[in-house]
Amino acid sequence: MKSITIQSIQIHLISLPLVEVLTTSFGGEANKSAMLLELQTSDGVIGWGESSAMVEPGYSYETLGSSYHILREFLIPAVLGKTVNSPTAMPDLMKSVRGYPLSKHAVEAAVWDAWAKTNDLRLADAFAHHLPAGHESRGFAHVGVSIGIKPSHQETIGTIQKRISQGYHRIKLKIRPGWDFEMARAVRAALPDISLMLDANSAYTLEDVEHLQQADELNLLMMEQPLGYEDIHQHSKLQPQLKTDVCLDESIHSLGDAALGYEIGAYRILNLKPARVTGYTESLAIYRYCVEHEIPLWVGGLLETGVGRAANLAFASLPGVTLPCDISATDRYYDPDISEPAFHLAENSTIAVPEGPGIGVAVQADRLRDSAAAWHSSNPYTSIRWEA
Ligand code: OSB
Ligand code: MG
Repeated sequence: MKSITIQSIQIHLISLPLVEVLTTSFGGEANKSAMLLELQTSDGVIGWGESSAMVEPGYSYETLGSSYHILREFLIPAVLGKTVNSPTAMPDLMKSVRGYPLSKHAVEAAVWDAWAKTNDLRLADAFAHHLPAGHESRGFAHVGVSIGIKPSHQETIGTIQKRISQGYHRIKLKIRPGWDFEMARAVRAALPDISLMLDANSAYTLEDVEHLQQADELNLLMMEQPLGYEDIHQHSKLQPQLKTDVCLDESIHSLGDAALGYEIGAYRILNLKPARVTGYTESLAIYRYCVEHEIPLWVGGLLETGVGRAANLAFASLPGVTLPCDISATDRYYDPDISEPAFHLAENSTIAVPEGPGIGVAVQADRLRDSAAAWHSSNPYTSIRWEA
């Protein structure tokens, strides 16, 4: 495999209108703000990465403002001019910075894309190249759709029916205290056979055990992150008191967290968001751990633009990802997206991995310009380019 040298990195800040707002227990926005990194190698190959930091620190402590600061002051200077044989060398180059997984992920993702393109590989095949034989990409991922908190039960049921008729086989509903099991019972009564799961985004405490046990009557695929966003210990007290499988999202930042949680029985299913665990190198380590321990695994989403979603789709096509992922078709998120081609839902609730090298989608210059103008009309940080 050919190595790459990081010649330049440019930050693009953009704002894109969302087709459907995803209201969670911590909020929801009509516009998706995102940071795209455009990396150029010394051979002139371009790689793209996306930081999933949001404007507000609701899901993660990182925001677009703090991500910008950490990239500009520390991460970009640490990697500029460096040559790597494999993208898996990136965590070591960035280890002097504590934390900031979403920012590190953006850099690493841009390197994965550039490295895969340099070696004429689809990103999915670049991942498989770093796994034992037998882990080649399936060429598609099983996917579901995530539905936010709505004003009424009827609106929730209507949205689910629309998604089911579009071909989604797995429905995830966001919950919070006051919008949880009564709503889920109404959904179950109307749609008894759908594959259903709930995501609490850390909205409950261990004192809510009896309340949360209502989940057990609803035939759920799983319940995601009921307790604290950094907590593993209390989840290990909750899981044995629930028949429903607990899935951890927010609290898993590393292989160490995944192993700790598994060993103390804090969860039975794992949501892997590559950005949340610092990137695809750590994701591959968690993937191997889940395969070894037969832990059901799926890839979560952060409403990524086509750049971030294409890379997650490549990862989600690996055979050790065993449950439907939060990667929906482009028309669930953006119209239009920042990149082409768009992703379409195919038979059996799947999305195909694009054929081209790297992430397999191309950022559209006119949309980048328009969405950057939309960002700059209301935000202080500007796009900057660094050269080695
Ligand atoms: O908890 O999975 C989550 C989006 C933003 C923050 C947290 C979460 C989500 C999603 C997105 O559920 C799902 C998607 O990208 O389709
Ligand atoms: Mg979640």
